[in-house]
Amino acid sequence: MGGLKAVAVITGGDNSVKGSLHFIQQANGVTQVRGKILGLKPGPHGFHIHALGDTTNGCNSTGPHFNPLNKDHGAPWDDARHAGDLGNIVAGQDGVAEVSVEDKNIPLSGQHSILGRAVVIHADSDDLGRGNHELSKTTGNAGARVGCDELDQLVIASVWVNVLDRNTHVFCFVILQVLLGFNLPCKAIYQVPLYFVQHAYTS
Ligand SMILES: [Cu+2]
Ligand SMILES: [Zn+2]
Repeated sequence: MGGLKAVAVITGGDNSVKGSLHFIQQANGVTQVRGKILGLKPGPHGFHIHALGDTTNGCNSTGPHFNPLNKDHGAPWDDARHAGDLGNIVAGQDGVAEVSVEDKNIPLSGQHSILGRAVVIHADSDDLGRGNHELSKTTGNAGARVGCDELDQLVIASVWVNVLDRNTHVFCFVILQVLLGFNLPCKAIYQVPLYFVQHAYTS
């Protein structure tokens, strides 16, 4: 059995921010986060796991930073940090941020699992608890929440897919290439591990 996987399809309230993120839990307990976010203003943006997988009121209903150990806000490399403190992602002049993060405080299983919680991207830089702003020790003063999604587990089932069939082809393309970022061809009948999104809403 491979590592647990989760996916988040990032959207923002005004639809300018979008992207996808894949979370893979390694055997050593470290969770890898990979993906790409588009439509950001150039520069650093606070990047966190928030406590609630609730997006009924956009990113504002995702609650505070995920903080099961009741610590202050900090940098990813601090001992005193929220589990959800993943620091900043940095967008280039084209507004694209390539995300590549590894962190041992965001497991996809167990008591402090982040499944069903939310990943959030902010308008501004996270000061990592080091600013003198009144919000430094709670949010890093990272400003508005410009993109988010609930973290859904990807469940694997190996099935035969006729990807020549028109509907299945679209399905194959969306699941394999858009959501997962796999560059697999969708033009043959073959057996693929199909990933189903399993909602694990946490509120
Ligand atoms: Cu946040
Ligand atoms: Zn925090």
